Amino acid sequence: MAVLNASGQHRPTIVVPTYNEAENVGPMVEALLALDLHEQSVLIVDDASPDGTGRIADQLADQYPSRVHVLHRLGQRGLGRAYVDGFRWALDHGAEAVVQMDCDFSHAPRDVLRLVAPLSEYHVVIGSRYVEGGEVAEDWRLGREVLSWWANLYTRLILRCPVRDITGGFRAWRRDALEGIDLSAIGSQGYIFQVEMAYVASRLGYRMVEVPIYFADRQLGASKMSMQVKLEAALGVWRIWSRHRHLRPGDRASV
Ligand SMILES: Nc1nc2c(ncn2[C@@H]2O[C@H](COP(=O)(O)OP(=O)(O)OP(=O)(O)O)[C@@H](O)[C@H]2O)c(=O)[nH]1
Ligand SMILES: [Mg+2]
Repeated sequence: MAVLNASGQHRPTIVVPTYNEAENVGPMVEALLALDLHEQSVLIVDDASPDGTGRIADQLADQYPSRVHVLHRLGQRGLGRAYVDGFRWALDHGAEAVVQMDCDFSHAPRDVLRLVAPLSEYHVVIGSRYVEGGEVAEDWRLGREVLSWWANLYTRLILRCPVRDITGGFRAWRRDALEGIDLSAIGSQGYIFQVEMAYVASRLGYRMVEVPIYFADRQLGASKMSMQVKLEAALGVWRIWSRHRHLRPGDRASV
């Protein structure tokens, strides 16, 4: 069972990966610290952003010691690798729950409250665009909406996984759930990481729930989604299936 504090809440670390988010990182950290949560801390995982995001993050860490931390990753960048390092850091530093989210305000900071609320009952909470009440920005181009919907369906059919928003990146994990996952077996470099983690969590039999979210368009900064990333994702689903399909609840890593 997860450790709960006296008020019945988990002390969360919010892990935010960044690559060129200089305009967003400051407002995002401020918004997250302002939430009415139990002693939340924020971990920025920056992949040597050329636009100076890492320096701004360092200033925020100086301004809010013990509440804001920065992990500077050198070498090959990638969302999946950044998250694995960030999750390990959070566990090593005593997080009771871990929230993961984008830095570009596509994920609304206030929704973190709704994501952590079910953690006393569930191991994993998935912010979902594809359950009743979930939505994507109205100004999404039709092509993008179709691609996202298709990517989810394609992935779920191959993996036969019940998670409806399996590609989304707004989630809350209870400590014991992350501890039970062998993070060294998570191989995705990029965005497909989200699929791999959801699949592994469901194979391990964790209690999962989806809560509806509104996914806004990024207002500032540029997307890092490229054709190469999409291709990695399409082929990567098969790799994920073959790597993890034998997992059973008894395979949870022992702490
Ligand atoms: N550390 C790290 N963060 C990354 C990397 N690629 C993307 N990110 C961050 O991951 C989050 C999601 O990336 P986005 O570029 O917004 O991807 P997206 O939401 O699919 O695309 P848009 O809606 O077009 O922005 C953002 O906070 C990015 O800064 C990376 O290689 N390393
Ligand atoms: Mg985005």
